Amino acid sequence: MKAYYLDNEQQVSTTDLDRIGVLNWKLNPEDYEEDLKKIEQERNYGHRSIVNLSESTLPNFNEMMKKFFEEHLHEFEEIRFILDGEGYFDVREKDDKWIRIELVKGDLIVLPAGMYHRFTLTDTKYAKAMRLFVNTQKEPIWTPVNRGENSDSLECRKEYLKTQSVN
Ligand code: KMT
Ligand code: NI
Repeated sequence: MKAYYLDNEQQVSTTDLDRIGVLNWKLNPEDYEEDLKKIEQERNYGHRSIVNLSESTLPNFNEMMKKFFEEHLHEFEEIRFILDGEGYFDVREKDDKWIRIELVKGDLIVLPAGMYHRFTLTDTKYAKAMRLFVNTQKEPIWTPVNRGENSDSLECRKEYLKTQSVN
């Protein structure tokens, strides 16, 4: 998984990503069941669903892409496993620098709750991804909270910043 600062393209290592709470694994996209089950058990993930992001498979493609690219956070982890195609997650460090993370087939990424981020496709405009969700909720809550007046006062944001204050 390649990552770099958007402003100067300086590389960001997976250890650095770990430090800001972004977890990642590389699984075999053709044979992942055993490894994925292990991660699900360890991290208490339940729900699985597949999204196919392309102009021909998503009726409201442009609208969805616009939405994904607005800076937002969630109250729960965002867990995505890229089964095919590719995409970028941009995540904000606590000092608000953008880090771009390039995801390709086989990449499994976890963004912590309360971290600001956005998603976009690459020039190929295609990604097929599995969405996973923590088992603490009956139903997955995908709702984004766009960055704005209220997002900074959310409990999940405060909790995330606490994890970053020791670095
Ligand atoms: C999101 O919430 O930003 C997404 O689901 C992105 C598309 S899945 C790789
Ligand atoms: Ni999101």
